[in-house]
Amino acid sequence: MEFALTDEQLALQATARRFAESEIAPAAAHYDQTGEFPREIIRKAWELGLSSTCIPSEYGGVGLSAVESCLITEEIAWGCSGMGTSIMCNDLGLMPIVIAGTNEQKKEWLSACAESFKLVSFCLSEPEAGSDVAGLQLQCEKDGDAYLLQGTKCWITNGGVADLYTVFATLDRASRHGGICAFIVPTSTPGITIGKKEEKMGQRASDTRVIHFDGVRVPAAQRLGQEGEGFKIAMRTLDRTRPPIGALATGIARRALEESLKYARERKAFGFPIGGFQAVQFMLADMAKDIEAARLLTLQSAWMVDRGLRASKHSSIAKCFATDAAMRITTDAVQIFGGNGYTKEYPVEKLMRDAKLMQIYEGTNQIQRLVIARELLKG
Ligand code: COS
Repeated sequence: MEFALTDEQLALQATARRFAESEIAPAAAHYDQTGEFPREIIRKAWELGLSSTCIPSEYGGVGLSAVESCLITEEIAWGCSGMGTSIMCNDLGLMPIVIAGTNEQKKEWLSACAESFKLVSFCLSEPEAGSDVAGLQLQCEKDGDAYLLQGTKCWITNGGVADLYTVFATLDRASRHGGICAFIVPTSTPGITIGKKEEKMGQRASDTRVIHFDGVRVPAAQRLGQEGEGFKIAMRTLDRTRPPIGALATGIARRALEESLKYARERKAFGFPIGGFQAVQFMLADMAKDIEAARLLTLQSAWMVDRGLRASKHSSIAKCFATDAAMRITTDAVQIFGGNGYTKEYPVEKLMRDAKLMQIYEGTNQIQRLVIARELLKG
């Protein structure tokens, strides 16, 4: 077992850390307050090779491993997880093409996203189908050598600002898993309407939308895999993109610990810095041990992805553990800050709001437990 990072990985991590410190963290409160989309910061992340990292080098991308993607994601989330979500959303949107695209599709779509700055969204969730992917209702009806997409997606990250969507639709709802197809759909395709932007509690720098598809004509050449393979493409995508969610959560949690340590050294009560009291020390110690465990689980699941091993159980364990830990840690950070922690003058209330989303998106933590239990019972 080798825990040391290579020189290249250390350099990559340092680049992401510098970017988070100099560009992301100073702007985080502004984008949290206004809910504006930080396009220029996201563009800079792409220029530095910190976004769309899953595009293989043969298609012009940086072709980072899952482990490397986790290393940079933790740093970016330390600065702001809302921007982190927007930055890593491209990998979620592109992963179905990496997994299931033909060489021609990869050449056309991955190369385009490597050559110029583009935003990509993963359109899976629907108003009536979030956890139950096989129950999705957006229809894809055959129309000669094309499909007509009809229906609504929701909770789509970067939905209002994206150039390209990967969209999951069903040929026949009664067939459930067997009816689902995946498509590459440029957002300029006629029939797409961007719906309302969600006013979220946290991660307000990410653009979350409802998207309507009204007779959107998609050539069969833009279908990923065979008809009916869409469900498995979505599941295989999530197996690979859940480790970076663990990394995002680890970044939030690490920031909460760092802020708490600083405060515990400065803030005095009963004449002493509060870090001198065991009640606070135990919270700090619990934070530190959960962060270490979250990082190790995350990197282990990413390591499995990099070796082509089926990582469903480990990806779900990492996502679930790290995001639950981030929720506990940010809540304790607010507790350590006391009344100050509950105000917007200090950074920890934002971390707590941001952490909550981590337990919900990319599969709720209840779904992660379901995946883990099923894998255990399969034996
Ligand atoms: N990789 C490859 N194949 C997989 C797979 C995976 N990770 N997970 C499931 N499959 C296959 C199964 O092997 C099964 O194949 P066969 O029909 O050939 O036997 C098929 O897919 C159906 O699987 P399953 O019966 O487990 O599907 P369910 O509908 O019962 O449940 C859950 C699947 C609940 C786990 C799935 O719907 C899920 O992950 N939901 C959460 C989705 C999510 O994260 N949404 C958030 C929005 S995306 S940002």
